[in-house]
Formats: sequence, C-alpha cells, structure tokens
Amino acid sequence: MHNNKFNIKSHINLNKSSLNIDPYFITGLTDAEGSFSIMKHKNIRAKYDINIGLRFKITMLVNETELLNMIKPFFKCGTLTIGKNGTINFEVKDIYSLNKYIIPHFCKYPLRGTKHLDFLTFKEAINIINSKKHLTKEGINEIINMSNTMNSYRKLPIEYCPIHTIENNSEYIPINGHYINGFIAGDGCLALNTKDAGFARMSLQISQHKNNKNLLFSIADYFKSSNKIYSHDTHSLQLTLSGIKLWENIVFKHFIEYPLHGSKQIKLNKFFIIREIILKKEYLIKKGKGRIWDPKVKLQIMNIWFPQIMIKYDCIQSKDDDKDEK
Ligand SMILES: [Ca+2]
Repeated sequence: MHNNKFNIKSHINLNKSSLNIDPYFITGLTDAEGSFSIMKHKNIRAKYDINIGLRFKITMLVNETELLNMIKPFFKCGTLTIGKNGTINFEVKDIYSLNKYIIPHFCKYPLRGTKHLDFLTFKEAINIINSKKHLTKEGINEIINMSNTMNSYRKLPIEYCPIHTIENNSEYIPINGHYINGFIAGDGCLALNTKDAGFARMSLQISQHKNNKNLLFSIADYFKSSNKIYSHDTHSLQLTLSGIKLWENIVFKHFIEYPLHGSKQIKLNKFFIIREIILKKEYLIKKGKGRIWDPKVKLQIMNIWFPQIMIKYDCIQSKDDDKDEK
C-alpha cells in the first residue's frame, strides 16, 4: 500500500488508455455486466433450418461509452453497438476473435461468479464449432441443448462456487484488487449522504443475486467487512461499505493502489477531494456547547458532489436557520 498522502490530480488524470486496464479489471467487469451466449436464428435456407452463433457481450449504460471504448483495444477485437434503453454494447461474435482473444483471456484470468459456468459452456460450444461438428444434426442439437441450460436457464446448486474461488484448494486464485474494481465499475454504487444527519457519509454498495453469494462474501472479506452484507430482498444481497473509519483504514487505501475506470471513477475522485476537506477537520464550527458542520464547508461539499447545480450559500444558511427556530 502507498502512503496515505497522495496527489489528487495524479489520481484524476489516470491515463484513459486501455494499456492501463489490468486484465483482472476486465474479468471483474465481465462478472458484473458481461454475458456469454449461444444464439439461434431460424433460417429456412440453412441445412437444418437453424443458424448457430456465439456472442460475448458487455452491456453498460451509454455514460460508460468511454470505458467500453477502452475495452475494444484491450481485446484487439469487437464492436460497439447501441443497445436498448440507453445502453451500449461491446460485442464479439466472430469465431476467429472469440478463439484468439476472448477464450484465452477468461482461461488465464477466470471469472469468479456464476458467470464462470456460462463461460465453460460457451467454451464447449466453441470447441464443437472449431471441430466442425456443428455442421451435423447431432452437433447442432448438442449446442442447442447447451444453450438451454445457460444464463437465466441454468439451474444452480444452492452453494455454487468454482474451484478457483475456494481457499486452500490447489487451484485457488486469490481475489484481486483489479478484479474488484472491474466489478465495482459494473455493479457498484458510490453514494454520498447529503442529508443533514450523517452529512458527507460516503458509501459503496454492491447488490447481487443470492446465487452469487460467495462472490459477494469474497469481496466483503477483501474489505474486511463480511459482517456488512444484508438481505436486500428475497432474491438479492447487499454489501454496504460506509463510514469514515472503514474508508480511511481500508477502502481509500485500496483505491489508491488499484485504479477504477469509467464514470464511477469521477465519483470516486470527488470522494477523494471531499476526504481532504474532512481530514482537515475545519468542517466543524462551534454552535452553543456543541459543534456543527460549518455551512460554508457543507456548501463546498455539495458543490463538489453536484457541480451541475451550483448551490448558493444563502440556501444552506436559511435552511440551517429554519432548524434553529424549531
Ligand atoms: Ca450485474
């Protein structure tokens, strides 16, 4: 880990080039937002009335276009396409690129979540295609059967975990800080509390389907926070990392060592700037016998977090005055 002191600028100016993306970041992002699919298209002119295709895809909101643009040169293949509901896709569909770039990447830097199983099935399917067996009725049926057990069709054992995610196993691969950041770039949520109670409290939340419980616990363990996972609803779990102590002792140190990419990096940079303000301890002013947030500092933080709506000092002051009258 680096020294606590660091230069905010150097953190903000992290080069946008794909050369800076760690392979494990890509794997983490794929576990969060990627998919491996077998596509079947009816085609009456095809020998068996069906065309089979394979597709690796990462889908994100359009505000992550810059991030997906970095992935293309990383994999040396693929295309960006506009998806549904304000999304953008990075897609690889040609068998040559899947064989040459995608499959070797995920063999070398394996996925840790349930998506790993979809990758293994995908790899079997591509082997059938490579051996030209898909040109036979038998091969086609085999691929179709595989596709019917993938992704949302897959019936998962309750406590599924791939062998490389089990500690003390000979094939165990420890979870990596870059992987975690890729996962956060996809499924993480960085939030700042701007309400009066707990003002400026920073949090990182990750929600996952219960099927991915082991992965969420691995991430929580990494941040020494396995006691911070709660049931979100009947199907999902949520990990919440919040509080200045946890951020100072663990979370900020993690992000100093491992870069984040994408739109969440901008939010993280704001956290780092707000952190500097909080650490100076000038945010508290005397009020009667106690101390309260200095409204000017509060305003400064609000304007860092919401630069698009510059909030005026008067607003905050009159809000605080209202409270005093109660
Ligand atoms: Ca996801």
